[in-house]
Amino acid sequence: MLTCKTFYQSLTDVGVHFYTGVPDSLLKEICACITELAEKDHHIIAANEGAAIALATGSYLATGRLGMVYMQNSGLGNAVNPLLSLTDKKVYSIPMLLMIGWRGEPGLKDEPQHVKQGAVTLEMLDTMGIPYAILPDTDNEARAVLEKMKVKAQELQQPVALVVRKNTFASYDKQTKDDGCSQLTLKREEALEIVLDEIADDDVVVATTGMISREIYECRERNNQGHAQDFLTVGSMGHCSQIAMGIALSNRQKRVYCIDGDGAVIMHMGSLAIVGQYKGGNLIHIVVNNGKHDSVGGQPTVGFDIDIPAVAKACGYQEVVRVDSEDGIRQEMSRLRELGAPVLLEIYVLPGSRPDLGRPTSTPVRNKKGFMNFLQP
Ligand SMILES: Cc1ncc(C[n+]2csc(CCOP(=O)(O)OP(=O)(O)O)c2C)c(N)n1
Repeated sequence: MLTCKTFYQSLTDVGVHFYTGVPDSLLKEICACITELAEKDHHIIAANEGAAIALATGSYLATGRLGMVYMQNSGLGNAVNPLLSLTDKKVYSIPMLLMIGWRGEPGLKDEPQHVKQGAVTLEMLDTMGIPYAILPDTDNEARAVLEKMKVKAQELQQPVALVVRKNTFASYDKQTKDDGCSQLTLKREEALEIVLDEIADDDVVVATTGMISREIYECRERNNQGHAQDFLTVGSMGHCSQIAMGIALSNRQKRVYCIDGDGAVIMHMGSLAIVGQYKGGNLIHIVVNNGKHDSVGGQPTVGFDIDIPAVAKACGYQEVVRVDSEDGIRQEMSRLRELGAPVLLEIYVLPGSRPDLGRPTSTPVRNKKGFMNFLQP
């Protein structure tokens, strides 16, 4: 396994001077190391992977120096457009180093949303004409490959990629303690339990990817409620409000709850503008904000630095409110559900989850079928 500090030193030595990206569980140790060791202005956790490519491009334009963009392979989709229409040799020809976590690597067991993406990751890079190497898991070999790829990026004047397998990086001991949310008391799973208790049996739930959906699944199991009313989105980060809106538009007699995360909302924040202009009264957007990308290792988002309800209000949501307690959730949910236009409830919660948190045992297709039956009038 690679020592994060040694690899970070190698990155510095080959001249990487700017880091950006969206975190991934396979990269969480090196991301923690970058977060701690890189200067603040030299490391930006981006809204989405396409935005990260653009940030690294801007940094290159200003300095002529190499940037590194890290991402889960799920994020390649978000990055395709700027990789082909901005950084490609046939456009602006911008050298940069991509570091891509290879979820769903063929031959390894992984969650359903990673299987297809894992199978086509190398093919996608080939098709886009992006040279890549699999990052070796010993320090010396990794350095040699990094040096080779850096030369390639500079000779070809274009992005090149390091593809990172599971268990490539050894754990990184953080020196700094994060105490940014000391006044909060509610855990995300507790908040979700209360939210679900306030939702009627014939209402619809669309939840975002990651631990939010996993906790909802477990909560339903605990309470013997079944899963038919829930669409627990795996993958497609940032898009659950649009799935919810698609349902709400076509099924106005059903009340539709979208249960989102702060990282996911920020990833595709433009969707708030579209929900805000929806005139139906059956869409309730709940954002569970822990200020982190908790599901992939707890890297910070700007969730606590910005005012998500104010953004939603400016986009046209009729009513927006922030709470951080059980009473707050119960009071506001009973008020908001009676209003006749899209509303947003933000719930501040603590980061972290149970270590024994399970995963849905049914397949996405079974979930879809049960859910579509549930939606039938
Ligand atoms: C396009 C894309 N990029 C990255 C990921 C990896 N990923 C899965 S969950 C997650 C964090 C989600 O954060 P948030 O919405 O705040 O929810 P939390 O995990 O904190 O509950 C990330 C980055 C992904 N699934 N898809």
